[in-house]
Amino acid sequence: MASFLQSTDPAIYDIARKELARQRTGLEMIPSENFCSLAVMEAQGSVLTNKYSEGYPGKRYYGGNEFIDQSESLAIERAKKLFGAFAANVQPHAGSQANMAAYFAALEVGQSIMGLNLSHGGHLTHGSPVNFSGKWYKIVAYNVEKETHLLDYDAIKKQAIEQKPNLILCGYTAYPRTIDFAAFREIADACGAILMTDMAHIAGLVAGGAHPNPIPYSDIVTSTTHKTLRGPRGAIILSTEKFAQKVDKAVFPGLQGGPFEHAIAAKAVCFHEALQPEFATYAQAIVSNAKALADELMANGFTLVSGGTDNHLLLIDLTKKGITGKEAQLALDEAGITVNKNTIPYDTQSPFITSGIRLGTPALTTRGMGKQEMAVIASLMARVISNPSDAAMKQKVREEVKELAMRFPLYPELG
Ligand code: DSN
Repeated sequence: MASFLQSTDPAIYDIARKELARQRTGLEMIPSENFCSLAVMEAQGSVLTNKYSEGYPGKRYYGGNEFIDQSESLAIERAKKLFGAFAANVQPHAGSQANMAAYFAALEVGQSIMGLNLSHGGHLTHGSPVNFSGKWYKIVAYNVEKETHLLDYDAIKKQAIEQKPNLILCGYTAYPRTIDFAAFREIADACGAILMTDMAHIAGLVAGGAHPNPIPYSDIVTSTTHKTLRGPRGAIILSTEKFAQKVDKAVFPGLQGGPFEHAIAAKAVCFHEALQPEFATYAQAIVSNAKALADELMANGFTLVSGGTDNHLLLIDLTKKGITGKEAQLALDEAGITVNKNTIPYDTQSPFITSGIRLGTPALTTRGMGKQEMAVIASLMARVISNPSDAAMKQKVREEVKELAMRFPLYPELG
């Protein structure tokens, strides 16, 4: 097929082809990344990108939105059905904007948010002092327990009753365990707080029934659509009847202008895909692959934060290996294994160095890999981490990584 991009802009075409080759020949193990379908990509690259449509279906500020309305309405209805929510706003451009809109809907600037400490697995938008959340709201962060690295619901409840936050936030970027949403509801009720869940990381697991659903317990749920959910880069906000209008007003006109209708159409495609029975099989496979990878890594002498995983991600504590997260990320990258350096709870290293790496199985599972491959990958990682400066060994592992990856072809239709 002729490429319009190739003839118009060979430089960008060439970069995109190189990125495709990188994705095809390596092991993508950043737990927040995935490979969306060609249908999702086609919707994103469609003429829907051309339209201005401020407002919501049936209530726009520009003419010509009869088809855009249909697409956005489909996205809304499918998101509601997928997660069992009362209302869905599908316009947030990204997770940070979704969280900002949720706070705007639920709080006055200056009120307090109780979220998990960023270095314990929270997110910048959950109250980091360098982020708008930490600048505009009063933050009372909670931590994971020091020995187990698990959430201690009794301690969180005690803290919440003492500090009386206006909003309690659960849902994380580096917590490898199941979240007890009923416990968080009880905590929120005990101190009169709004309960918000940021399920960005686990949304695909929730959609596929491989993790409990926060919707029945939460007032507002935000999510990105590109992680385990395997859709386009973007976000959504799900809410109860009480917050639905406030959320809509917070997104537009509160924060955003013209919605990205091409991305919204792609979100609709993603929700359609996630509503199919095969998606539940996919979600279960992500979790069983993560468990298998955790067991194999521990058998290879790695220490895992919290001793394992219940979901799609693993956090390796490298302290005993005598290597920092930054060094490990670099060495693994050279061998074609992509992970990210990450702080571990109570880390003594800075966020630029870190004592850990974070990895996961959503993208590998999309490629069709299973438990056998997880065992191979754990031993490849062990070889690299045990001797990170051995260039010849890393080159050999790189070749083995490529051979393994090419047995699970990625986007073969793209030539
Ligand atoms: N950057 C995302 C992640 O990797 O978890 C969170 O925003």
